[in-house]
Amino acid sequence: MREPRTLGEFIIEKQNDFPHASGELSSLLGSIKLAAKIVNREINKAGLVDITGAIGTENVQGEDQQKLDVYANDKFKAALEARDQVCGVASEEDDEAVVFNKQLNKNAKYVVLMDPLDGSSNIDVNVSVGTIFSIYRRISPIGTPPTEEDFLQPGNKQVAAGYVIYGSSTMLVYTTGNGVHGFTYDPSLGSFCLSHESMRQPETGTIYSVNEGHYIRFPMGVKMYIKYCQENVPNEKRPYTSRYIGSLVADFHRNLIKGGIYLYPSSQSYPEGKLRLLYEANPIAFLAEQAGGVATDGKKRILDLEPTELHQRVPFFAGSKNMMQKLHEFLETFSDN
Ligand code: P6P
Repeated sequence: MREPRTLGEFIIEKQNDFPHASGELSSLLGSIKLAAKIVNREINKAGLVDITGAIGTENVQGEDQQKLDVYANDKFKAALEARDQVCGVASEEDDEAVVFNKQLNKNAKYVVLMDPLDGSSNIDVNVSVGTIFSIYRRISPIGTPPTEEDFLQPGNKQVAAGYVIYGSSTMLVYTTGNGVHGFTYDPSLGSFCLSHESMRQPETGTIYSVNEGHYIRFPMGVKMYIKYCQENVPNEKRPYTSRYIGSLVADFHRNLIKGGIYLYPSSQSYPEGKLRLLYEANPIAFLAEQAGGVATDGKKRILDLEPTELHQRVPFFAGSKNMMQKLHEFLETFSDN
């Protein structure tokens, strides 16, 4: 049996895939790998030590911060700051972007946006959670502190994006615009090993992922699509299946492999949608498209949206091409209500 190919080896093999030189990407993903291993270790102990549960503070979203949210945020920022590729990080857990001021970050070319621990409210009930990251080349002059414009770039300017899913196994899935590749953590080696090369999302599927508890408050087009899924049998094998974990990374990862669609529409509770454009929708949309899927806000391609605020929310639909096409037929038909 062939020796496992580690993430580091794979990046060097694919060095032409990253236009900004594989050494830079390797170093950047290396820091993400390190932080992922550290967070993975703590998540796996969460039930054993007093590190679960809320710490009594709220993040900028007004959501109770879980201890592991803060822990993950600290570890990813520290790992990114310790390499000379990144000059600043914007995180769901921080009100403002964090500028790295050490000498080694001074001439760094990249900024990172992240949700350090998405779905963290699931930790106490042992449900998969994830880290989502998005990497841009800075546009302000190298050697100066990064500015807001570096972080407010449209998703079509991402140079890399990915997620870590802390589930039955821990995986790192990323893209640099040349396909989507998945690596499974092997604790016995301490390495992420290639397990899913060139991931492709099936063009259609039978899984729809949405919080149907908000159904009554959804736009009519979304309601009609959900009813369509409930009343139609897409093929002789099986009807549609509703699967919703309440953890974007876990729901997206399953749909990426099996085929399916994830919906987080606008609603009265979330008039602009709940998911954040910069560090949830954009990186997941990049991955979706690179795997042959589609990601929109119900009208426009997510990756073409022009950001205006660091923590802005957006309605988010992502999934198999044919399922997204059917959704859009309903959204267009019932666009006025
Ligand atoms: P709801 C987690 O907070 C998250 O951002 C996504 O990971 C998840 O898909 C969604 O929100 C869950 O939101 O309103 O269904 O609980």
